[in-house]
Amino acid sequence: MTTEIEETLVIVKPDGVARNLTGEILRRIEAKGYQLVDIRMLLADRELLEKHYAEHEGKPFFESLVEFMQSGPVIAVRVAGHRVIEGFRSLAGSTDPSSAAPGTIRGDLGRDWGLAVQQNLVHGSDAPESAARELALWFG
Ligand code: IDP
Ligand code: MG
Repeated sequence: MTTEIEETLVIVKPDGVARNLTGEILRRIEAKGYQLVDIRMLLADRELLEKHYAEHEGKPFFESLVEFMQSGPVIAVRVAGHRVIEGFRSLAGSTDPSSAAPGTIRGDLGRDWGLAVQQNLVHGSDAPESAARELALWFG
């Protein structure tokens, strides 16, 4: 068994901040036993978001996603823990909040407000390579 500590990037998206859910989201991360290592609130600019979402460039929702992510402040968090990349994705739930499982952040707190699956409260890195890339982008 490995006890290697991983790090992941969590973002509370503009809908999560606007709905005052930051505390509830961070509470769930801490309650699971993960460590908050660094945190910053910022209005993300287009350049940062285009790099962050580079894998989705060219998809029909890309432009609207980048605009949504600039619509208000976000909270970027460096989170550490054993298997935290997979673990936070599990806490977050599946992408579409209307079908995300109850018990998850998206399943309990998110729903479809008319913009399909865009407003789903949180981002979490999906693999060690993307976590390293995204943490470098958001925390330098
Ligand atoms: P993930 O956040 O669960 O990893 P991705 O497929 O990587 O989901 O998509 C990134 C983000 O893009 C989603 O969290 C959501 O905000 C948005 N998104 C994904 N698919 C759609 C779509 O079909 N329409 C609008 N927005 C989408
Ligand atoms: Mg993703």
